[in-house]
Amino acid sequence: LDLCLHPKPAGLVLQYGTAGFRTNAKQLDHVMFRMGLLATLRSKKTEATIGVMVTASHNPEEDNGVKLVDPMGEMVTPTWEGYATQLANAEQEDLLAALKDVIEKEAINMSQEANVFVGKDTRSSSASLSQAVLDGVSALGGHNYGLVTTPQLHYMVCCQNTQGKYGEATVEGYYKKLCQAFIQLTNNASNCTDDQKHLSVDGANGIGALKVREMESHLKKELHISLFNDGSKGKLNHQCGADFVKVQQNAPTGIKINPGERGCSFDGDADRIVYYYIDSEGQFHLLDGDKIATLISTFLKELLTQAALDLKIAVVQTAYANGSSTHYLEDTMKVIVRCTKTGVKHLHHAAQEFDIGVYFEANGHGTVLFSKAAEEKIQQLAENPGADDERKRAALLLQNTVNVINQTVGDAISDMLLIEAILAIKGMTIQQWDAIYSDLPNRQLKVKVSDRRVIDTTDAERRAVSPAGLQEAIDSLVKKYRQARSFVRPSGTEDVVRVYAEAETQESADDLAHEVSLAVYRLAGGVGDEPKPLH
Ligand code: 16G
Ligand code: MG
Repeated sequence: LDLCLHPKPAGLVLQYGTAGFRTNAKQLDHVMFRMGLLATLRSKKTEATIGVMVTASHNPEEDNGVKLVDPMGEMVTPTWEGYATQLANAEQEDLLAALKDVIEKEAINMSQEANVFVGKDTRSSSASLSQAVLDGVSALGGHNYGLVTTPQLHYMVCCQNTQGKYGEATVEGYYKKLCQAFIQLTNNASNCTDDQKHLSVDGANGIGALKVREMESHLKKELHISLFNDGSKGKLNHQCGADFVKVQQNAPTGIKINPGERGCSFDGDADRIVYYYIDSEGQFHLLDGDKIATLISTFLKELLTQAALDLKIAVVQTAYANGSSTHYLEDTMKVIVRCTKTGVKHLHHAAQEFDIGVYFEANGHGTVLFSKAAEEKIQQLAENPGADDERKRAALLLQNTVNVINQTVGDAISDMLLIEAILAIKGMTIQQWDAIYSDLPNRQLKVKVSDRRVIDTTDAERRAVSPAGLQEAIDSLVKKYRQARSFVRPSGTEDVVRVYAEAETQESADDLAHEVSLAVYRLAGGVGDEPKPLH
């Protein structure tokens, strides 16, 4: 094993953040190589296939990143995130010792075989960087999947480690499973017109676009997709994609969409999705992760009632969830709502505690998890010859719903198919979906401080415990406005403090966000110019 391949520039320090390493692609060659090494160790340790995905998701094209996928398709466990940071930052001469340290701490049997799946997105740097990962995996049994979406890689790792029980570990197998379930579901929407089957998709000029194209023939015309920003000319994530749409609250460039029609946007690695439409007055309406969670959980709850199945359903959100969504879910729908820290792994973990856990971040990342017991109960009912027709129909719908969902991680393609199926079955327009509740006006701002780690939070990031006085300041500002809420947290992906505020009117939300930004600037070591009011 030649550890001198892909040397590390001396002194460079990077962190395994919320979603792996992510920075300018030029700084990542050694990190990729070392993540190849670490994935191999993780594979030996777990005696299972491990995934490595090369992507920087919604970041600009110049950036790249890498994250590890554990055996069941979930994010790598926290102890190993720590190893990842240690390995990535070991100076060249200390690399061998750093590797030995992991081997020793984890008591890894080095004669155990290893298997690693490597995937990459469409960035120009991804080809050479994924090669660096493979060099790290070297002759130890790596399998290169080439271009895949992040969720496809998670899916295939899970398939591989469940000996095909979750599905076939190929992209073809993925399309077959999801599309078959989608077609079964939409069979229950017999009077769906061609107009209602049409959807405009913004592929963010990324991997999701390629994969939607690949999938189309499997859909047997049950969904008519007009694909925009397919990567043939535009730049990745540039003025398009889920993050752009969510942050700008506007349609992406490059999409053609008639008033009232549904559109959706993926992010650069297709693990996020948001929906939208433009009304007859030209007004843009966003349906974000909170609206998606509400639609899906409403559908599931109705099916559970029809099937007379006693399964506990919960929705997991973060502090960014719009207050209206939380109220609607708790007060009207009467489902359990949990709030976790930002980052998919936290939501995923919390959702695992319920029979059915629907989790979504407002930014559009999410999926549904079904416990083993829940899946078994659904299957038993679907196969029970004595069950009455209504119960059985609901059980069959639930079964196909389970199959259309990628339970390993939030997946734009899978979420899109599920949402399209639900709208078709319920005969619901996007306007009717949007009208389930009205979002409270909100505003997000960033504040630059000299060290964002001075901000420490508690209660799923909803309250600041340090620096002293900050939470008290936020509390008294919030009291000035109606239906108001605000919190601050250090970003896990950028060197900034994020500020969120919502209130009864847009003006109040903007004012509150600005005032809280000022409090952060003054109490948490702001740098540069003082934040300016928005109006
Ligand atoms: C990462 C997370 C995303 C989270 C975002 C927050 C994953 C796969 N992705 O993109 O879930 O919303 O970070 O970014 O976990 P922030 O810490 O900069 O606000
Ligand atoms: Mg992403």
